[in-house]
Amino acid sequence: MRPKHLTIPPLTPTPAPMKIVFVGNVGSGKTTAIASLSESPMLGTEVRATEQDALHRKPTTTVGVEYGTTHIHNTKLHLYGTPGQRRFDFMASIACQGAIGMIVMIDNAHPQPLAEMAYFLQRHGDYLKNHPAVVAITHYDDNTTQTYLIEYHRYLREHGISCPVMRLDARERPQVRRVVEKLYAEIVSRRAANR
Ligand SMILES: Nc1nc2c(ncn2[C@@H]2O[C@H](COP(=O)(O)OP(=O)(O)O)[C@@H](O)[C@H]2O)c(=O)[nH]1
Ligand SMILES: [Mg+2]
Repeated sequence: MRPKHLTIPPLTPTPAPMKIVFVGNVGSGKTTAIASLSESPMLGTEVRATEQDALHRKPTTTVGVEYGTTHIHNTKLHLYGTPGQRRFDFMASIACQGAIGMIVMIDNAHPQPLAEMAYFLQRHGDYLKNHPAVVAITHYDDNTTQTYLIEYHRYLREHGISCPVMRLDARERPQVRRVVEKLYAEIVSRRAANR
């Protein structure tokens, strides 16, 4: 029999890190969400916005890809934020490479938030055919527009898109965490279904 002290304990496998990507319109809170949640100082580039739309809420906007990290259930998540301005759409596509899931953030204060959601879902349509997503609707607290969560749900149902829709204030870390946990759950359940 082997002496006890020579018994090698089983290794607990460290789960592979996951990359997730935040897309969505300017001002919807992508930069804020990643900064709220990240365990490491967020890396990114903000400059003066040039598109009219971008100026509606703040003078600067993201031009490069942003990066932060967090952990969910022992899994390290690499968080990538993308610029919201249309002319940087190509960068969002690059940031999606290798990502295992997507958070689509939409500013509810936009005059046409459903059209904005449609734009981003269509823009990333190929990616979304094979990857899970969560739609997060922000700015419920600081505007008087009348678009309720049920309308986003209805739009998705009518267009045959099945993904959760959640309300989010990107400045509130626990809320951002809940959205990311929801995406993580979607990733895990999709993996289990594909086994
Ligand atoms: N009142 C309110 N402000 C928010 C909310 N989400 C984000 N913000 C603010 O909206 C502004 C734009 O957010 P930012 O993260 O730069 O948007 P991005 O363009 O998507 O990266 C910032 O001043 C945030 O603090 C929200 O749900 N409510
Ligand atoms: Mg930004």
